[in-house]
Amino acid sequence: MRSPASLEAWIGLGSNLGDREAHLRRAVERLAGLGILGRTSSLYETDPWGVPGQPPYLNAVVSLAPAAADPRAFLAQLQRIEREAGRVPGPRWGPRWGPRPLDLDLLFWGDLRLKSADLTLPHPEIPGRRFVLVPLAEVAPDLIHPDSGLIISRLLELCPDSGAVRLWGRPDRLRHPDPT
Ligand code: A4P
Ligand code: MG
Repeated sequence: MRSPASLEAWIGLGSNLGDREAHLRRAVERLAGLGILGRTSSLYETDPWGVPGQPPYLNAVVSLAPAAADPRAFLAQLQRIEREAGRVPGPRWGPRWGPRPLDLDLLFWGDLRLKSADLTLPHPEIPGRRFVLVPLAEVAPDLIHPDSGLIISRLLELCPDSGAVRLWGRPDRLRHPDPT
């Protein structure tokens, strides 16, 4: 079995309400407290997926060697960071796929495959979302998607999603407190 120290988790970040860049930057700062940050993609401005008519998103992905040994405990930590950014817990936190100041999805937990009531790994929507695949392909094109056995760059070629994903800012905008 692999030790938690060598495991690489991938997190997808999204925001389409308020100061989107500040929400993402603050989230990366908080993620740095949950382990050792690894790779950081550029920022992309993306057409809303799922529910049309909402503002465009800023999206990015980061990798992290998590301190937590259990992905459910880690997901709870991600949800705490979402709440800090103003997502109010309710029966559902707003409409599914609706607008939000911060969305953190756990994309991969190493090569773990898991289906449970509150957590599915890898995140089930990865192959159908350009807003996840484009940033992943930038920093991890050869990463193997454990469900399909395909690498990320191939999944991007096969992706049926036609939503626009535009380069918006370099990765250091997420890693520095006050970008100029
Ligand atoms: N959950 C299960 N597996 C996971 C996982 N791997 N990572 C459960 C994160 N959460 C996971 O999430 C609902 C439940 O999913 C959680 O309680 C968790 O136990 P939520 O955040 O409460 O609800 P949601 O986000 O509205 O629904 P969902 O299905 O998670 O939506 P997504 O997938 O987060 O999509 N368009 C663009 N361009 N960019 C975006 O970032 N994001 C969304 C949200 C929609 N459209 C978008 C974007
Ligand atoms: Mg979500």
